[in-house]
Amino acid sequence: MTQDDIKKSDTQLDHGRRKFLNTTALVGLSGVGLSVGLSGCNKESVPSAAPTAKAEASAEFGKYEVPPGQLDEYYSFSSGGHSGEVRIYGLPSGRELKRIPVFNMDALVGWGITNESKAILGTKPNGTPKYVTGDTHHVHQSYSDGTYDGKYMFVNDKIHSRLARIRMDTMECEKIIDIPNIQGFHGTFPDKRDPVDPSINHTTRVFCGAEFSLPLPNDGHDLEDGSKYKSLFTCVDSNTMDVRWQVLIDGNCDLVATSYDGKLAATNQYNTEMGVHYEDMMAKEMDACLFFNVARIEEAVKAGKVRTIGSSKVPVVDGTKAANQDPKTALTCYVPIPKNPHGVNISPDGKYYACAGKLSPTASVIEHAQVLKWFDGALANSRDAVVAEPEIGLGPLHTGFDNKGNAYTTLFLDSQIVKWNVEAAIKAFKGDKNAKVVLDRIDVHYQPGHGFTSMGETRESDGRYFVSDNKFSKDRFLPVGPLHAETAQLIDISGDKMKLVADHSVYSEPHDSIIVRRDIIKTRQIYNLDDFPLAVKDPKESGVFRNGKKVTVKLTSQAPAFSLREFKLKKGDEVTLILTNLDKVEDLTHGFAIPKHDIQFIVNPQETKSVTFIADKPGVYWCYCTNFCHALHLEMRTRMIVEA
Ligand code: K7E
Ligand code: CUA
Ligand code: CA
Repeated sequence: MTQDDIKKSDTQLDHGRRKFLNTTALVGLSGVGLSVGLSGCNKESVPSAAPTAKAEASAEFGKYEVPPGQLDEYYSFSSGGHSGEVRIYGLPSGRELKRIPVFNMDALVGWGITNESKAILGTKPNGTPKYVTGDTHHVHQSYSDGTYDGKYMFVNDKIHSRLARIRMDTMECEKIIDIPNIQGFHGTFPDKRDPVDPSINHTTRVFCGAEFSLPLPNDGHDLEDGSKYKSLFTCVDSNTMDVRWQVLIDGNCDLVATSYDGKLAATNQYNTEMGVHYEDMMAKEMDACLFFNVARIEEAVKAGKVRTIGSSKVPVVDGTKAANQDPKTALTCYVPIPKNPHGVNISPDGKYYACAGKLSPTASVIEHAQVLKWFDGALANSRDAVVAEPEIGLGPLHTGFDNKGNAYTTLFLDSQIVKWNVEAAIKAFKGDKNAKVVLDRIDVHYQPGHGFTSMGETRESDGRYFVSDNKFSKDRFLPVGPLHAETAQLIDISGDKMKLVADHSVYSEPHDSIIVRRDIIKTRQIYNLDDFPLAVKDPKESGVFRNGKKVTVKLTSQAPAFSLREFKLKKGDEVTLILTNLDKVEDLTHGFAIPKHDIQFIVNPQETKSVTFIADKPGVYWCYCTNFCHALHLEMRTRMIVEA
């Protein structure tokens, strides 16, 4: 191919892109939804669904590259969607640094295979993990005083309604809990300080929104009638990971945000209709953003104004509209928002929530102080907490903020990011015709879901970068078959104009991510032997220890050898094998694989892991090191001899 041929084929690709945007993006919405949804929209101020030009990389994109030997400035922690994992990237390079298995199985590290990981995942009576599927959407870290403290990261599992905690020093999952009484656990967010005791300025609660409604308890009664289903909003103790309380609500939850003073948690609601089919879910022009008064809820729990559901012991308070008519005692405040909103994010100054319209071309700005005023009984109508509602484009989903009062919202249908100014939007809402609300737009490729700014979910938002996690990449990368890579596009937002500086490919399917300054994260490079009760601290402790049919095999690894040259078992033995990696050198990881027994895992320096299996086949099995560790890595093996 000559350069001309390549250019020509790029032009064809560009043509293909137009077609793609004009058709695929609107499939399923053109007939039923969008025309209805956009009925209130002023056509003039809304751009067409197709971008006007092919977005080019900024001319100085080279300056965003990170040369060999240099480190990125930021970590990006990303959910992995229906892979069930969490990913870590460096920014601005986009280099993938690690995948953290959480709800999935991972053969590389042995997640779901080792006894330690199974204890976290939970098991069925036969010893296999309870679930091997997971669906992670939202990752958020623990806070101190409104910014990240580098301690924990929390992530949801939408399929099985579980919450996981990852410790940030090892970047490994350490705890998974089930949330009772709900399905479709979607949005999650830790609090940023304690609402009751201002001296506690760090995360103690994690809030969890249930997207789907259910008959409660979900035990086979009231199966058909969707109007009898209910959703719950849940609070988990971030330290013990116990479920503290739940709130029964009208409508559903979706995304979750928390205020900087700890007083409120919020969730957007797209199904206030309580519909069970999508047409029903978009029947009304207005849905809501629902606010929870955390201190009042905890007082109600303390006072025992609770019920329980089914066999769950979790105290449930009543947050439905009917039970919360008097704002002065209300636990919840429903703020009407058009239409099927998706996403709620708070500005880094703690003043405003942006709740996007999705089927309305608007973003609603809700003032934190006005919601508090409503709870004081000093604001007659909760809708008056909305202080701006700019028209910003089609299919607005998620909003990130810089440090200059600007918001950046993803437009799913327009395939754009729109930059708009919050104070200007408030002025325009009050009638100022000269207020310049929309400051810039940039095409992204294609159909952005989440977008987020560097440190944007903290009071230290720095206005450097925005990443657009796009749902379609179409022609943006070399074709790799029907399942495409997805794009995480890096945009420099430090100037007046947004600059597209990189297309990073990502494996399906990141939803939300956070961008964290690298100095906040402090990791350990090797483990401590004492952290593992089973550790084999000396090679001399190695051996085969028999107790009837139950056999314990203890061994250690030090490159390039395992401490046992062979170990003998009898057919039918139930074997627990414990392996400690005694190497102390950073990055010196060994692996252990047992052929035909489906065992594979790694041990990092000074780490101990164990596996349990039945030696059910007589013969010789070469257990070998799977992780390249030494010039004699291939020679690093031991024989498992199973006698008939
Ligand atoms: Cu994908 Cu945050 Cu689950 Cu929006 S959600 S995109
Ligand atoms: Cu040890 Cu390879
Ligand atoms: Ca709706």
